[in-house]
Amino acid sequence: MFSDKNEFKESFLKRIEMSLGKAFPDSTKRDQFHILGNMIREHISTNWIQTNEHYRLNQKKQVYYLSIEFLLGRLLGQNLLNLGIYDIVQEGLHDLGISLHDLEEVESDAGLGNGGLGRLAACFMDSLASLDLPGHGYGIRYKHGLFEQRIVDGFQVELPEQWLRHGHVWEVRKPDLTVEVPFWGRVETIKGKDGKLIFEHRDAEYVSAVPYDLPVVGYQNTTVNTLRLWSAEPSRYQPNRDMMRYKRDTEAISEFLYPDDTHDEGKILRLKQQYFLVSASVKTILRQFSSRQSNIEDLPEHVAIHINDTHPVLAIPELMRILLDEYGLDWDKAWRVTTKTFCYTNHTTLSEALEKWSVRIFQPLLPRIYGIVHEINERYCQQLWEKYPGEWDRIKHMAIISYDEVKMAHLAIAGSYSVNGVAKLHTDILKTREMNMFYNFSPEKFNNKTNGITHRRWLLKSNPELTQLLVHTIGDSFIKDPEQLMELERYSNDSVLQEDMKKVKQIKKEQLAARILDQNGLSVDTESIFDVQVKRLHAYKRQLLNVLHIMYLYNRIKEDSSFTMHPQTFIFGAKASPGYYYAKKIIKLIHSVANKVNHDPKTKDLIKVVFLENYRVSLAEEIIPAANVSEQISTASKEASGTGNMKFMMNGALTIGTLDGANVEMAERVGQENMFIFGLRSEQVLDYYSYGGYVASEYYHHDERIRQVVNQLVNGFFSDNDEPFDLIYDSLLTENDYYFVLRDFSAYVDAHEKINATYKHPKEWLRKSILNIAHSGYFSSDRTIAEYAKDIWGIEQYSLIRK
Ligand code: 26V
Repeated sequence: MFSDKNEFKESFLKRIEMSLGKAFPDSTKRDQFHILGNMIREHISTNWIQTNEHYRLNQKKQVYYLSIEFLLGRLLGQNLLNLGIYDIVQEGLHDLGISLHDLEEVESDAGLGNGGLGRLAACFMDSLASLDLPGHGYGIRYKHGLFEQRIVDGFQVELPEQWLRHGHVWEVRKPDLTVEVPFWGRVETIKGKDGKLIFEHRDAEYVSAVPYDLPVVGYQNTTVNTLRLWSAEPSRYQPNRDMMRYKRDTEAISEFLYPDDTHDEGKILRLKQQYFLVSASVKTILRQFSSRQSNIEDLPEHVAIHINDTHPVLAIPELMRILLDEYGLDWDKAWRVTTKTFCYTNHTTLSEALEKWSVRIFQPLLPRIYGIVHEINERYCQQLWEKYPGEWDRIKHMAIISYDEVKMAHLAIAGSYSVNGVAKLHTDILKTREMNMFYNFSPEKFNNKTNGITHRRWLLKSNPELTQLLVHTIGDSFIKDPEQLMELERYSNDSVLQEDMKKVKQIKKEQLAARILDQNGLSVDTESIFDVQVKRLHAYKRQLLNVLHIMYLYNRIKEDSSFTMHPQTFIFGAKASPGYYYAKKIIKLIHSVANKVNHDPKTKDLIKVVFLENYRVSLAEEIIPAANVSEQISTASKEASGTGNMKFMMNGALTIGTLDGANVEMAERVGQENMFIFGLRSEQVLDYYSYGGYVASEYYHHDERIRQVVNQLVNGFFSDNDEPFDLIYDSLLTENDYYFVLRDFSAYVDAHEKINATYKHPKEWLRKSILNIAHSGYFSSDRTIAEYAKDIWGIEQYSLIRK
């Protein structure tokens, strides 16, 4: 559409005047952003239409990725980059006195996710399109994404997030493709002519699922895939007594993204969201299939449906329902088709995070679906009985419905041909522990797919300075094939590269320091070590260990005048789930510690603590490139994979971490000597859980450093705090420190001492940093997606050689 900046400028100026009815000098940044967004969307549309046509006409297999979360962040910059017109647009705007960066900042983050799971889905969409793979995403268009976090007096306050306030330039509403989704009502069985039972869902309340399509632009190819987000609206076909109530209840379905809270309220709504997503999606998938193919039993040759965690698992009984009730297949045939179509990824082994639904809630809301799940359970238990006659305990443990609850993970395993974990260690734990019985029953289903991240956002887009340096050093082949970053290995000792790396890091640190000054009013020393922990707040991620260590450093500096260290800036970003009281206390603690150390004349030049509020994708893009140290310190065995760890690695930060999740594979690749690994191994943690033997108070009594910091939680040390941190104190001592914070404390202190010592030798540090980048290519989501495509989905690249 525009091949040079002049063409772009001309078209941009024309659009401003035509669409806004304003002269260019009167246009606001928001005006300019919207005009630019619309131009780019139109620019994309030819390839979008052609990609869809291609998929429609072609007989090849397609994959549908169902996810309750897609944490996309901003799209303008990424789309320009993928289209290969970032520079043209930037220069054109510059000539007009506009900074592209400023326009990018106008865009709200599409924050339709809590953390890693949702961001992974977004990285996968980018990789599918960039690899020319026929992959379609289905999710929910929440009116409010994850809450906006404000910090008031050190406490987290949640505000409703408003990403749609000014509209979303990238979406296209498709009302013609609306799908109806039934809830409530009752099931009636009648005998058909041939004696078969026919199930009819009567008196249901229908909700319309209206699709909004987002283009997913591949990197410098012609593929534009689709992410379809469903919005819930009142149905035109619904006769209604109480219109106001019906409208309110309906719209509530796509109103809020659920933070992962453990509380009861809103449970029905959450189940409604799940069925809403899968019913609309599966119906659409079948409609598309039927327009191309005639034999429904061939579905698995043409379609794979991926279930991202258990949230979309009702897609399994939904497909069964359609095959049985609408296509008239018998049970065995329908089950065969279904179990060859679905694949499932598990993202956690934490038992409190495994979804279960009370039959009391499930059955009335989804009567036909419940009937089908019940039948699936009966038959599954029958099979189990045949293999394990008399083993009641085992069967009860593996049943899909037991103790009046529907176990979503069990349904996912029973109904899928593939079950995968997200890092080697995680998959091993699934196989040998958490899902061991299922693994023994159907070992062929289980496989590993180590997570990855898109280097296009997490390197090219967020760190153009580093990208440029890498291209200068090893050429640009890593851009298409990130594993080529390995070419850097030979330059790890190159002092010219080392110096340049240092300069790039310094630039990124200064940019972040400016942001910190702007947001927190705090000036930080850019010569200090930037030590970063950004991720959801959860006890198992052990932000507490980090904080206790900072308190220890504070004490050290205060008490030991001979103590020296390289200045260090500890940066945190984290949202706590609104109902998760303990996590909120940790946020308060971080602020209390910050208050203390940042203002004490004796410590303020050596340590600074920064909490950046409202952590989100766009903020991550600013923080990660500036990090020297990446904190990945979960209790071993608890973090399924982690993906932040990979983003930091790719940006040259060194990791301090436990051998947990994907850290294990990072260490395998880059070498343990190029990371700071510490603490209990997963086997040790799991053995403690099985056999006991850990007494937290012993560590408290025997280690003076621990005793001091733990006491400071409750002894009036934090004068700014009315209520002491009893809850945290009790979690450590009264509740015996479930996450082994005190157990790992000493090893963590040692690891930090090594960091400090290594940082004093810049050549050594930079060598390790370069090696980390060199080995990070494996953790590209392109590699992950290529593995899913080959091993699980059986899909192939389209060669879209078009003009
Ligand atoms: C959910 C909940 C909800 C109830 C309270 C406790 C709790 C704890 C954890 C979770 C996580 C649910 C699934 C999830 O987000 N898993 C994350 O998936 C990422 C992508 O695979 C992976 O990198 C992270 O390690 C994993 O935590």
